[in-house]
Amino acid sequence: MSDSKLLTSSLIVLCAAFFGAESSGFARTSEVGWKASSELVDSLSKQSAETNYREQKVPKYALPDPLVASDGKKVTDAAAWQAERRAQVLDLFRTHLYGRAPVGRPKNMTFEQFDFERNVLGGSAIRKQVSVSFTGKKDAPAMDILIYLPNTGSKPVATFVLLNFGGNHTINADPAIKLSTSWMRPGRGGSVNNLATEQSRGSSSSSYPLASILKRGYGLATIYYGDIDPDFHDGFKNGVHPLFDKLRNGERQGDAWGSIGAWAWGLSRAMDYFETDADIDQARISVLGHSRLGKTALWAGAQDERFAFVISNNSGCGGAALSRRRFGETVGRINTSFPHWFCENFKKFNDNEDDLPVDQHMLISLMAPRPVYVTSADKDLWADPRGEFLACKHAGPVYRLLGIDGLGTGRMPALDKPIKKGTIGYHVRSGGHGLTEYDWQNFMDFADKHFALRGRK
Ligand code: GTR
Repeated sequence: MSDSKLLTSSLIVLCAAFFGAESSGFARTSEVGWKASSELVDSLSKQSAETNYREQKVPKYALPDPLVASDGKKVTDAAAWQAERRAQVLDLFRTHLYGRAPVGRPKNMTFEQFDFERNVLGGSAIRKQVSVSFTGKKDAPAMDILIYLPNTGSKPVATFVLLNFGGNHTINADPAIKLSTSWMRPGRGGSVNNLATEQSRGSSSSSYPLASILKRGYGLATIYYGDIDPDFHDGFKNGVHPLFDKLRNGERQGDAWGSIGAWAWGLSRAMDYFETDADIDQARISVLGHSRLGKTALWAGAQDERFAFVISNNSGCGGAALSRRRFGETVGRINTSFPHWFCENFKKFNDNEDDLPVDQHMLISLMAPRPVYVTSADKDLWADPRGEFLACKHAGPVYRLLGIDGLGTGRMPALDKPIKKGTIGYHVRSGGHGLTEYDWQNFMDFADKHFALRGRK
């Protein structure tokens, strides 16, 4: 390379570094690294004129600062964050996005292990199935937890927990998994008349690479999300809402929990169970979720600090993506398509994102100092990969206040080049919306690293 070319390329790197390093609350769009394919942007834009898929059309916005308290004072030390500001941020998300769920473990909740096998999946695993009755009453709503733990190695086992979309029986072809009897969305769990069918056994197994998970020494626990609250809008009459709703003058309030709030609450009830199971390492539970269940995993992890590691896979709007970017799915769009997911108050921010007292970087900051990993997919522009990355980046100041690195870089990485050096992990992978073996391998790498760092493994 000639000297002049060398000089030019060094200048480009320097400029990129300068623009990539943000000091103000104003986000810049000059990150390098992954960029959406222009053909994909053109074709998606043609399909839906009202959805923005163009980076240059992202409006200018200022993000709220997680480190400025409600009284306007700057939060300058870890103690002030832990003692006051963290609770304020959590409360803002409860009030304006996900709503308020009942606090703590229900008094009469019971656990019943209805299946235990020591040598399954070719001898590689132990299988358990546990029914959690939320009120302890017969015929009341209950959820089934399906658990696989490695048959070799020491106990207790670090375990990943995630909700699934089609019933526990869809995650593996193991014929002993109880076939779900809960309501199914059309197209899920092989549903006929909204009920699961035998044909759907193992139909989602590619998203649950059990053999690899067990081989790396981890356990897997999963629950059908519809056991907790069926995913359709019925005015909160089914699932766990009517059991615990606090009505005022017979009415639900603007900050009453929606379905995401209920699903996240269910994950905490699974955590209550893990605390009673000597085979599961309750200090090393990772909560994970894909898409709407990625939004749920983030909200569960934000509220319940018993989850040691929190993972969002392609969660997008209302999950890891910054709402103010209005890129792909927007607040107005999600509240119209899925009016039951968030609390009623969130609808005030339809086409009015700048008035939100929070943005999703603050949700990620609630995981601090615990590790969190966020993924995007190259073709999943609906979920706004860059908005997901930027939320991770802008959660960084909270991690740094607590004395640890967030992402450890301000730059959007290249495709399939995970960032795993800090306490916030991120990747944008080839392909579309989905949970893949590649994603899992990266989650396990991150878990290996952080659990070992903390001297727990
Ligand atoms: C879409 C929704 C997204 C995402 C996804 C999913 O229809 O717009 O927010 O959550 O569903 O859960 O699969």
